Parts: sequence; C-alpha cells; structure tokens
Amino acid sequence: MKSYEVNFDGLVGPTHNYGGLSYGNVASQSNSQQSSNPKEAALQGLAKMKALMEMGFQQGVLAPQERPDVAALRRLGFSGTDAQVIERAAKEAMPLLVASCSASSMWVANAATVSPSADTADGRVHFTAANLNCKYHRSIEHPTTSRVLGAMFANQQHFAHHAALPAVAQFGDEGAANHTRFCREYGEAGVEFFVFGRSAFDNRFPAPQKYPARQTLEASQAVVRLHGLREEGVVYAQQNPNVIDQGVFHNDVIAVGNGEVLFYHEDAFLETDQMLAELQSKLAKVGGNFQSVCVPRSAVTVDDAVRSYLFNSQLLSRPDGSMLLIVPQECQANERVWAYLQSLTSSGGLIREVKVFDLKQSMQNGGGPACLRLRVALNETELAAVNPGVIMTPPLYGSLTAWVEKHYRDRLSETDLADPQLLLECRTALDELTQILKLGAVYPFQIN
Ligand code: SUG
Repeated sequence: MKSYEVNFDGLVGPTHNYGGLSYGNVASQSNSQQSSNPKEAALQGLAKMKALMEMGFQQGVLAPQERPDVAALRRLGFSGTDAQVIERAAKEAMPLLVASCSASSMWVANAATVSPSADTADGRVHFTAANLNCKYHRSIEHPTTSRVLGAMFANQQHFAHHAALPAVAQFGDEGAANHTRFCREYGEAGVEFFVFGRSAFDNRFPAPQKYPARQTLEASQAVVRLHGLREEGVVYAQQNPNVIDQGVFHNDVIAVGNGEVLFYHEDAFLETDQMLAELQSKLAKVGGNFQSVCVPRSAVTVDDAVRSYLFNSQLLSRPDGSMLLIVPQECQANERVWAYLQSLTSSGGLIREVKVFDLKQSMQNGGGPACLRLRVALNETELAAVNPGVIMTPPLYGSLTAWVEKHYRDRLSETDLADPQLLLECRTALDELTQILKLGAVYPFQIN
C-alpha cells in the first residue's frame, strides 16, 4: 500500500503579534513590541502550503485558535462581559492580555507528537497533544488543539488521541519539535527519535544554565508508553545544554530528519557518537540504512543556525529518492549558511535542492518552515479517513486566501489587542473557517 508524509501547516491566526513572550527564543525576545502584519503572515504561510501542494506533496491545514482567549482571562479572575474582561485585563495586567492574544498555535510542530500506525502496538496513528507547559501563552493551546485534531482525524478505527500530559514542568512536552522519525518507507516500521533538554527526576543529566529546557525525558517516555512504541523502535538523546543557552529552544532549531537521513549541527547533542550508532543499529533492524549529515561548526556556527534557522527547514523526499530542503530566506541572507547550502547541494549527496520561502512574519517570532508544519505519516487507507475538508487543494487555497483577505488586519500593535472589536472579528472569521474546513464546532465560543 502507498504511504505518505502529509504536512499539516498551521494557518496563522488573525491576532498574530510580537508579544516578546518566549524567554529563550531569541527572535521572540528581540522583536518584542514591533507591530505585526497578520494578513501578510497568513498569506506567507498559505503560499508555502500552495507551493508544496504544487510540487506534488500531500499538504493539509491546521486551524488557528480563538484569541483573545477570554475563558483563560476569566480563569485568572477577570470578569464581566467579554468586552469588560478584555478592558480590565488591558488596564490591570497587560502582559496577561498579550499572552491570551498570542497566535502561537500557528507553530503546529508543537501541537502534538504523532506516531504512525506502523510503529504503534494497536496499529493506529497515535496523537498526544503537547502541554507546552514552559510558557503560559502556549500552555492554553492544548484543549483546542485536541478538539481540532479530533475533528481532523475523527475515525477511531485508524486514529487514537491522547490528552496532554500533566501540566507541570516535570512533564514539559513540546510535541513534534523534539521528535523525528526515521524509516525506509513512511508506511513501514521506523525508529522514533526523542530529544529532551533535561530530566525532571534524574540529576545525572546536565541542564542549561541560562534558558529553560522545555522538553523533559520523562515527558518523552510517557508519550512512548501512550503510543505503544517498541523499545527497539525508540532512541532518546539529550540536547546539548550549551546550545539551549544560545537560543536553541527546540531540537528542530538545530536538527531535522526525514526518511533515513538526519541533518544536524555538530553541537546539537550530547553523546553524539553513541546516539548515531544506536540510530544506525535500530534502523538496520527494520531494514533501513541510517545516514547522517553533520554540519561542522567551522562552516556554520550555532549563532548562524539560530539566526538563519537553517535546521528549521523541511527535509522532503522527492520521487527519485533524493531530498529537497525548504528553508527560510534568512538562510540566503547569511553568507556562511548560503555558502554551506551551495556546497551541500552540489556535493553529490542526497540533499540536492534548496527552495527558499519568505516567512518573515513568523520568523520574527522564532517560527520557521518546520515549526509551521505537523508531519503525519499515513497510508492510503488512513489518508482517505482524514477529514477531507483539511486537505489542501487549489479551490481550498482560493477559499482560504479570500477568507484571509476579508477578515485579517494588516497591522496589529499592542494597543490594538485591547480593542474588543478584535475579538468579534476573530470569532466571525473562525466561525466561517470551521465551515470552510468542515470541522464542526471546535472553538470555546461555538461550544459554550
Ligand atoms: O514557542 N514563539 C514560539 C515559536 C515556536 C517555534 N516552534 C518550533 N521551533 N517548533 C515559541 O517560542 C513567540 C510569541 C511572541 O513572543 O509573541 C512564540 O511563542
């Protein structure tokens, strides 16, 4: 049976703004308070989806969330009508209003961890929504994420959904941003690679000194148990704490994998040789030939990687077995990174082509091409069981761009977040979106 890697991209929500909310994420901190352009952000994301669809890749779309999250503000003690809740939060606790307005759900690599059916004990595709416990503005995403994923992958014969892990730092889980799967074919058993930043209960693992390590070993282990993965099909590795302290807040900022290939920076991991050997031997047991491409620090520094987002690229398989890298235009702007990419694609290796995309609006908050997509490996039967409303087609692209043009603002600054009209605009837009994507009622304003 045929199998595919389907990329579900997060549609940027109408409140996209620069709140400076993510300590440890250099772009988020340095662009704090700048005014944003939500319309441009959404159109940039849609252009990437369209381009991948036109290149022949399976492409889907994941809906944004209701923001401002008035229910979250109510839980923090703000009361009255919805407009009063927003007004009071703006007056008394602006940082809480900003957090409740974040469009951060666009970075759907953090929405969930997904294990394909070929790897799981019950032969279903398993999803665990990420608790995103490290940042308040992201910790409020998972209930709606679970509803949206449930509406996209509703068929219980093929899809199993797990609620987010307990909402405490010990189980900090950032979803697929720290998870990579290696395999020969997407439909065959593979090796799932879990990268953690620290251990909550075992102090033998070093932790970063400056910035938080968001993913814990214990969270990854819980996901492995929930998904029913075989020990032989799992490899754990620790992210180098020094790179976390340089702004590598997720593994997908310093490494990306696809098929049998891991593309990574020399400084990405601890115990790299042992980790590579384990990946090699476990993939060999399922018939695969593991290959790694290490980018030396002499060619690209960690700082270059953080600024250009070289590794936050999408590594995609082409029909002839070679690979294509989708990178943000910041890679082209960095001389060393661009020179490295030229030499990589002309070296006769597996990665033969680089395509550049303008994702500046998302990049300024630390979200590159890979952050914007959630990969779901599906066989033909499973793909047919996905809600067809969320699969990208030329007509859907047309409807979504028209929808963005109609509802989105082209400028948003902090003071605009206090405008109660913004909430109404968002709800009107999202209500229409659930009809376009045939999701049913998934938002708090639709179900309460
Ligand atoms: O969690 N930025 C996101 C970026 C997530 C990128 N995802 C992956 N690497 N997979 C984060 O730090 C910034 C929001 C703001 O500051 O307004 C933010 O949430």
